[in-house]
Amino acid sequence: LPTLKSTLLHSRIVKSLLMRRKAFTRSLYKIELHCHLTGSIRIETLNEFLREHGLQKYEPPKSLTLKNCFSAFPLVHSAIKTKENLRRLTFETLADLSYANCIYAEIRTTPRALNDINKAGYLETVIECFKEWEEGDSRLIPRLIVSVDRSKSLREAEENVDLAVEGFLSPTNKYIVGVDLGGNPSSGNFKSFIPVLNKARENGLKVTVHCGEVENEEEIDGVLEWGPDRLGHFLTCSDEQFQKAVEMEIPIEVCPTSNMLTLDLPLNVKSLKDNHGTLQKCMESNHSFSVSTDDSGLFSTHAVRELWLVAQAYELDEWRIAGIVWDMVDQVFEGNRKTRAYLARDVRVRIKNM
Ligand code: 6MZ
Repeated sequence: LPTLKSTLLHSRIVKSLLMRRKAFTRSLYKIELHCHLTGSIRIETLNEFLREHGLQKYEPPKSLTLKNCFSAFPLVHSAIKTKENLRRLTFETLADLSYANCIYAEIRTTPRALNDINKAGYLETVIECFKEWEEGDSRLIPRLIVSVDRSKSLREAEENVDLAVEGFLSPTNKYIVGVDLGGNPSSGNFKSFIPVLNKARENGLKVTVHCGEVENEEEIDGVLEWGPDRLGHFLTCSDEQFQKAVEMEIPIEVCPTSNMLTLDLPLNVKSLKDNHGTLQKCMESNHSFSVSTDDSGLFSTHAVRELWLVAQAYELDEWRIAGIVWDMVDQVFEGNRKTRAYLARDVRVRIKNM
């Protein structure tokens, strides 16, 4: 009987410790670095838009894999047809990030013409929403990364980067901070986009590249040789390639839920610990990484959940959970020193007061 009592007491203590840690993770000020605007759409909103446009309802598949995730994007794009749709999507994404206590978010999106706005108008609309958001009383600082879709033409890539550069160099810019190369990893190839990425970099924009979502040793070598400022996912890298990223000090954007689902692996804490080799290597070697949502709508996740998954997988205590966010302050693309200092202070003060 005494053993049973002490076991019960022990499990109660463990449970309350975990609940405290989860609450800590929730109220911690967080940073979001890898978030696709369209993929972050709330499913209710998506279906409302589809209904509005007389299109068929979206039925989320039982399990999302890389393949069916990329077949969902055209449907989501078909639902966002107007400037008003885009505004609602942007505000809801900001609200969701803010609710998860994110105080800085780099949201990425691929500009495209809608029914009532052109490509440039698309970016202007997102920025207009960011401005309006900042005028409110939320703590969240939104920033924009302009995406290039590798499955589309080089001409489209040039247009996107030109818009990004033009916006970035405008004297009033404070929102555009970088360029991203993403899209279906099985189409297009990295090498052909090097000239446009060079252009972005030469003009002062930071560059992040989706890399290693599918096996492609040669392409990963090419990306590392070019040397982006951050690496998206970096899942299928070899030990040598990981080591190269460490030597080059390139932070890795880890998106736990998305990574497990796109690799077609079970989504739970044990599976994350056992199968996410890149996260494991980052933890072991103390290499810089961020924890992000990727496509919170399609993957039904949020920023607290993603960080909590990592915390549970590695049994991190409060200090180490806070350490992940603290490290992310140094990975942001924000160029303004004052804003970065404000971020660092805010994250630290919050940790101290918790
Ligand atoms: C690569 C992804 C992605 O730009 O219309 N995207 N690219 N890997 C991923 N992992 C699952 N998730 C999203 O947002 C949707 C676009 O983001 C990219 C794809 O190009 C997708 O069409 P935006 O806001």
